[in-house]
Amino acid sequence: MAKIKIYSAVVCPYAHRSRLVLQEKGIDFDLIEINLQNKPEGFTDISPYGKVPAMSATGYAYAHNNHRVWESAVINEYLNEVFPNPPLLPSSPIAKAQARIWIDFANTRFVPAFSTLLRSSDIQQQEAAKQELYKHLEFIENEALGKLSGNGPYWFGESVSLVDFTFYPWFERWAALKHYRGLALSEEFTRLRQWKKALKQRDSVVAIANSKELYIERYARFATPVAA
Ligand SMILES: N[C@@H](CCC(=O)N[C@@H](CS)C(=O)NCC(=O)O)C(=O)O
Repeated sequence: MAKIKIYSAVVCPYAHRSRLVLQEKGIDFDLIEINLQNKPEGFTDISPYGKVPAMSATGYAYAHNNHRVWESAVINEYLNEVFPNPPLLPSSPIAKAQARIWIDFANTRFVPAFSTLLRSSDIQQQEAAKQELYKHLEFIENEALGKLSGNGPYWFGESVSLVDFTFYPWFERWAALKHYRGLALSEEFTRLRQWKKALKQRDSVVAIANSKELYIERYARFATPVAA
């Protein structure tokens, strides 16, 4: 039986991040689906913030026996250290720092703009979030993929990394943003579109991919469609 347990929810992009890393590294794990509308009793014993993803590990050597880890970015770094192959962070200190800057950018800038655009019912807020998100896409296109990626296809070139898996879940859900808010990933984002295509074809991504229809259906409750 697997010793790593991941507490997840199928539509949660944060849990998707950690499941991609587990998949990519071929780690044996048990997946526990949490109903976020009706969380099981005692869930905060495992996930103190009451959120997914959360991870527990039992039965390993002393170093991580009975340990709990939460927060997707932290879980991913933990998994990368404990299961070093394939490595999902660059090895040089400066490249590692850059990877962490982009993970922070995802968490503090990109994801909040995406969420506000999808969830807000206020048209002005939506418009502001759309502009913000567009600016972030330009920044990724030019500053990340245009400079760090070289000939790509991933954030750091030929090797896939935690940064790719940190952003990808939101791009898999882009169909919901397009459907409800009319924001397409337009042709001008050449590098981003190539990046998305390359990731979409990876075995780890294919193994746990959901359909556009599922996201459109599941996000309906957050995104009341704007009247035409
Ligand atoms: N910063 C957290 C965010 C996790 C998060 O917000 N998860 C959502 C689902 S996508 C959740 O569990 N929400 C339940 C709740 O807040 O009660 C991470 O990166 O893991």
